[in-house]
Amino acid sequence: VLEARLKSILKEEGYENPSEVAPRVGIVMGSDSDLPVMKDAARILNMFGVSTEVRIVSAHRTPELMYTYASSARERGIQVIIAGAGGAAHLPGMVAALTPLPVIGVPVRASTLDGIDSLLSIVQMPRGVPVATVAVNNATNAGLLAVRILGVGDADLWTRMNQYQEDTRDYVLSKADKLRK
Ligand code: RP5
Repeated sequence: VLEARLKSILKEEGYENPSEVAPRVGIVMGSDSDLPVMKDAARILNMFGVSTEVRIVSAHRTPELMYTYASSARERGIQVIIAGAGGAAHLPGMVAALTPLPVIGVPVRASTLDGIDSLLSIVQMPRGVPVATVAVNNATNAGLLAVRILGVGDADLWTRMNQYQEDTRDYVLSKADKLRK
């Protein structure tokens, strides 16, 4: 049921997994309530043509699934994991403890504390188990960072990221131009 709901939300938002090929990026989140935030990572990766999989995996509610997911990710072809969670957000850190893959953490703003709880839970990893933490609710940057990591060994993605940066610059300059007129 959850998978079906996930698929329909992603479809509604214009996100579709670009291919049937093995996913290179795994996007996991603690709850389907994180999806409105986490879909931004999927959208970015889709835009860059990177194959992804999206899964609900909770550190607290499905610890066995989290273990299996993280420890088998590399052998399934995953190269980067994006993990989002809110509240006592252990998922990104636990995933990073279970695999040598790079893990990007997205602090999701839960109903209280404005996301500070999620942010601190993810960013304050102890020495030895790194999680690259983006800003609260900023799954877009998580997607972009995943593309940059993959781009180091992928000439096509490298070129696309360069183009993205040029487009961003041109967009900002054109807005500045309009303001001047
Ligand atoms: C976390 O608890 C999830 O990542 C979510 O952000 C938060 C609330 O989950 P729900 O109660 O909405 O399922 O594990």
